[in-house]
Amino acid sequence: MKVLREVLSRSNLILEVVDARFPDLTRVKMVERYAERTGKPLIIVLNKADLIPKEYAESWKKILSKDFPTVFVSTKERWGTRILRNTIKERRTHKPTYVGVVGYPNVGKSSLINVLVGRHVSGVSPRPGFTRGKQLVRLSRDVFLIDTPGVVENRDETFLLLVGGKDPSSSKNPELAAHILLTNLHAMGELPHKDLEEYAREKGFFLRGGIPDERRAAIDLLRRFQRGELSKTYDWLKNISAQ
Ligand SMILES: Nc1nc2c(ncn2[C@@H]2O[C@H](COP(=O)(O)OP(=O)(O)OP(=O)(O)O)[C@@H](O)[C@H]2O)c(=O)[nH]1
Ligand SMILES: [Mg+2]
Repeated sequence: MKVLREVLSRSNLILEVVDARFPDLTRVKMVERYAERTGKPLIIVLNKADLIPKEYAESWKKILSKDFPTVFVSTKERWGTRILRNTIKERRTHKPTYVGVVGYPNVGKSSLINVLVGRHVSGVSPRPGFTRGKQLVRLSRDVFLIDTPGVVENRDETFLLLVGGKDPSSSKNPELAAHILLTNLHAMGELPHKDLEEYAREKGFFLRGGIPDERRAAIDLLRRFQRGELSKTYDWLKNISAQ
């Protein structure tokens, strides 16, 4: 949080990176309030748009644009980066421009910086919580980007595991989130397994004595979901966040 505050105060434009699969769940309201309070321009970047249908991205863009200028990108497919660069130029109020790149862990902040700059300047990892400190990167003569560690507001662990904000292997109880995930995917017909035990058996995850390793099954299932390998529907997650 200290790093976030430093970066925000140093920035004169903010890129709020959210996961296009569940933008509303990965918005950082605290950062948006800060932008409103200080009058610093903020752009919402819906990243990982390759993981959702285009219409879904368009409709989210429409909804979020009511609050802040919004662009959708995929750093994987390199979509949208030109539009984003232009939006930064249009919206900036200061030169040189210091762009704070903030958002939940694992939404693709470092990946975004790499594609904007066009070379690998910031470490990327499927494990949430990868970027530790802040890092300043030059984008052009008068635009600098500041990478930050992911922000986690006070959310419960199950929620974070499901939206990719926490590394499942660092959780004491990944089984709970995995159970919720599995039950929902099974109900939607997207996963054949009834429970973690069955998933562990099929994957060949066993403890000594042939007991199915449900913890390992839970970690595997959550990782696959975080990477976008399992489901293309995310509406059911809304109920989780309300809990
Ligand atoms: N499918 C897809 N995956 C992406 C995209 N952008 C990033 N990723 C993946 O998401 C994971 C996290 O990317 P990072 O750039 O490390 O995310 P970050 O927000 O910097 O994460 P922290 O440093 O942990 O806060 C990596 O496995 C990336 O390959 C994208 O547009 N599409
Ligand atoms: Mg990072």
